[in-house]
Amino acid sequence: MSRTSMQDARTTCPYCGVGCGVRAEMQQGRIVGVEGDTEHPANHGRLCVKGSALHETLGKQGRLTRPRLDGVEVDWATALDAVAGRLAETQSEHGPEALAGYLSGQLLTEDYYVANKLFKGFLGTPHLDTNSRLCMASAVAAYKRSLGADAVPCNYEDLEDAELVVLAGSNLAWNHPVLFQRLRVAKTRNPLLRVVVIDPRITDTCELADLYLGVRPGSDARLFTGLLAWMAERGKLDRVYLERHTRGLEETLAEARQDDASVEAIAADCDVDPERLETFFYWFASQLHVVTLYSQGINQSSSGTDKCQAIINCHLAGGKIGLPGAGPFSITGQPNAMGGREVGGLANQLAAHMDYHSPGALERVTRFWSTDSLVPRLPKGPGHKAVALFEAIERGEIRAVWIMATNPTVSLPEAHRVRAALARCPLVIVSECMADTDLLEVADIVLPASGWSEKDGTVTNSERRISRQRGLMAPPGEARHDWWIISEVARRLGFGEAFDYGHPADIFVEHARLSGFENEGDGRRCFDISALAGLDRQGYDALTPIQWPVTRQAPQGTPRLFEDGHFATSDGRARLVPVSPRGPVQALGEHRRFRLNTGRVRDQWHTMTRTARAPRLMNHRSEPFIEVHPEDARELGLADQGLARLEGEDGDYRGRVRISPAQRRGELFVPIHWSDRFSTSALAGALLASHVDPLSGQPESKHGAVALATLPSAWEATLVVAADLDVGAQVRRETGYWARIPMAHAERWQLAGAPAAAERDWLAWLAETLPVAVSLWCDDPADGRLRAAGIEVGRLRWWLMVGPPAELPGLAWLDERFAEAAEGIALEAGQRRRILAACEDGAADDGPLVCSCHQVGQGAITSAIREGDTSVEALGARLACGTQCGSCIPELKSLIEEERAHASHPIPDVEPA
Ligand SMILES: Nc1nc2c(c(=O)[nH]1)N[C@H]1C(S)=C(S)[C@@H](COP(=O)(O)OP(=O)(O)OC[C@H]3O[C@@H](n4cnc5c(=O)[nH]c(N)nc54)[C@H](O)[C@@H]3O)O[C@H]1N2
Ligand SMILES: Nc1nc2c(c(=O)[nH]1)N[C@H]1C(S)=C(S)[C@@H](COP(=O)(O)OP(=O)(O)OC[C@H]3O[C@@H](n4cnc5c(=O)[nH]c(N)nc54)[C@H](O)[C@@H]3O)O[C@H]1N2
Ligand code: SF4
Ligand SMILES: [Mo]
Repeated sequence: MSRTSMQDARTTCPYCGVGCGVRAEMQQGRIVGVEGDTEHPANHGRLCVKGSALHETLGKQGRLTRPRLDGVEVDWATALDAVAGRLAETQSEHGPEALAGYLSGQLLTEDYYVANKLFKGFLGTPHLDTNSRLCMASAVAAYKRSLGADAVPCNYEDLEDAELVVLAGSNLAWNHPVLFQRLRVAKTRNPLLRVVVIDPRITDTCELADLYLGVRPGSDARLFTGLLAWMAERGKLDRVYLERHTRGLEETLAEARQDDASVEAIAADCDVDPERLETFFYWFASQLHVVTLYSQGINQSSSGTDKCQAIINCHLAGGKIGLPGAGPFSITGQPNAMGGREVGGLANQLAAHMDYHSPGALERVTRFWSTDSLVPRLPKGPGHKAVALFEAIERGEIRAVWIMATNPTVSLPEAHRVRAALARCPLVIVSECMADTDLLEVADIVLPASGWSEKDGTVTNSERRISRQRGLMAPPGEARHDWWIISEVARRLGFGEAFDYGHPADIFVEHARLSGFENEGDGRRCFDISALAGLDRQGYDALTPIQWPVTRQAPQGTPRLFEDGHFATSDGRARLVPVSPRGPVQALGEHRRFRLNTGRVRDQWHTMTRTARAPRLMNHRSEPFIEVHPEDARELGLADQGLARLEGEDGDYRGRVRISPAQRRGELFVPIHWSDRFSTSALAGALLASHVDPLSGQPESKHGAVALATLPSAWEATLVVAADLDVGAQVRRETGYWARIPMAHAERWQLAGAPAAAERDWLAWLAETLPVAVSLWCDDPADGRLRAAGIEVGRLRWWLMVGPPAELPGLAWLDERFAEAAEGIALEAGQRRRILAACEDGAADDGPLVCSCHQVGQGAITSAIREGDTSVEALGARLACGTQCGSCIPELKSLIEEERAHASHPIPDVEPA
């Protein structure tokens, strides 16, 4: 491929809040490759493994391409008429408050703006919320309460300018990998930069930690109020800063001193070593340039707002804010969680950083949205926040809901209850890109949306930087842009004049105008991008990444906020707010005695609708799992890689046991990614009760209470089938356990059966499940092991192994045979003989995948280490592992450590200190 034959295009990654710039390589209107945009200030050319696999997740297969109405495919006109007709009918029969919208931080700002305007402004319902409620709501509430606006003060360069970076409740290495790489480089350049990690789990993020605090879950508020009291005790407060720029110190300190402020007492409450805790306190207090970066380990709590506040209090008290390398930095999760907050997509917001209670806001927004003939009818006060919104659906108060770009049947706590509520709701409209999700099962109207690489608009990353996502390819079939779908419905409802948009640029400009509308004087709104309101379509298309506010005074944007110590509160002073630490509401009991932690894995994104399409991203963690401390596993008789079952608030969870000393005793970790599309029963949300933070409404998704036991199984099997053979329905009937794992050219199913009275008749089962008969067969009746394959006109169609998955060979060789079969190529005699073994003669199995970018397995890495490549650099030079996105470097290091520990002859320590 010569570069000259390609035209390349710039856009932004649609995954995490780092917001990396991407250059797409185009060929004949298709994206054939991606690389990091060296000119984008968020990533300077880097991409993580998810970002660099973006082109592998595209393509028409599996996409929604036609609207569906009550289960039947229809044309757009019919679908849009039905949406508008049924919404209008519900509204006239039951009032505007019977309508709701549930949006997502994965929508573009323009989609979000139009949806917010339609629901709040014209349908007149306040019940429009977003999945950011599950993600950023507590961070938002704390920023507003203390700084006066939902305004992240910091930027990414602050991580590089800091002397101390505190990572609280953030697994940055896996979830914001490019930022983690930046921190790694910063640490190499500045050996004095220290990193502290606060997390109950030892994660890959600890690789950069100079100090690790493995706190008791939920104890962060105690830790930070303790820090404040400690600082006050030792004269470490910045009295001048506090005096000039803040209020609330005395009450806040008094509250912090309510609990025993001795290091020993705080350490005992947080269950950490007192010396380590004091070291952290000392470091924090003695450095000015401190960034505390916090995420879901802080936010997803029934006291999340207070936890964020406790962190902000410490920063204000030490004057560690509004400076290079200093500040409380809430890192956003989704690509456009920030953009959604800007347009006012949360139910307690109105629009453009105006709340219902902001003086004059209702009237101002009404005036702004009014056209010659239309006066919007805005609701008078805030609506239901996500959890309450679905409870109102359950009660039958909300009778029509439009869900866009999120899947509440997976991501909300009490997921089954949410599903049942939606199943009973008279009208469920879903805008979605993919054809097969759990949510679509309960949808009445399904609208096919365009996705990344097809849609045009803007997103805002964690550091307030607005970047363009660009439409580079045509959407498949009849998929349409979200903003277009919403505007078409608005037009049919009679609001055509207010929704007369021809292009996302028109919407962006209106949004920019609203941000600056009557935005001056004392009550100035922080979010102001009015200097972009003059962009024409060309200017919009050429927009380069820029940080808000973007105003006449700051036309090039604003890298850092509050540098002058003037905050967005009515009197310009930031507020310290008293925090009284509270534990999780979900309580352990005699039966449900394990503390459940839930979160993310490196290579998957949320419900896997996109990342599972790139087979190499399925290799790092292929099945749902439960991480258990070795002692707990021993006590319960759990084997590593065996199956276990959790029982929680609203259902059970089945997955593979991963015994891990990184867990604290009595605590478990499960990933959030697996839905009913991918496994028997692995919804993290079903294990959790829906307790929320009283202020922010964010659910307590990190602190469930569950029972743990082995999942007894009589047999385990691996079935690999050609991509065009659909065995799903049949295999899903296996009640014990199943997991579906897409491969490049085939699909793998891991199966396990509940102990059955009779021996299983595999021949009969195969005949029932597969359309192609058995061609090869080899079994050992003594131990029940079995291998079989189906070959049709010389082409491999399926492959089965009954036996422990530990005996599974690497499947790359088989996958190649499936690839050939799909092209009609028959097996050679030698290959046919090796099918049951699933490898070439004498070929070694490469073990679990470590480096996803270069597809390097553990086997090759350990051999290289044994042969003397005992540094990450040496491994990279030989195998290329760790040289692209770098997210496997922590795993490479631990493999080197492991080999060192187990080596019979010492392996020299050549790692840089
Ligand atoms: N690979 C990948 N990256 C992602 C995503 C993804 O799905 N996959 N999603 C994106 C989104 S939307 C988000 S919001 C971010 C989330 O990014 P993170 O917040 O980093 O992700 P999580 O894994 O949910 O949780 C972070 C850590 O909180 C810890 N934790 C749990 N309880 C406590 C506690 O009580 N105290 C403290 N201090 N820590 C605790 C967990 O052990 C976990 O390691 O990731 C973004 N990036
Ligand atoms: N237990 C537990 N639960 C959690 C969390 C946790 O840590 N623990 N984390 C929470 C957090 S922070 C988050 S952000 C949520 C995420 O949870 P969700 O938002 O429910 O998960 P996604 O899979 O990202 O859902 C996005 C859906 O939109 C579709 N989609 C993608 N792009 C577009 C588009 O442009 N238009 C349309 N119309 N559809 C699109 C995707 O195919 C997908 O089905 O989960 C939350 N739930
Ligand atoms: S860190 Fe990875 S997932 Fe996040 S924006 Fe960058 S490339 Fe995308
Ligand atoms: Mo999130």
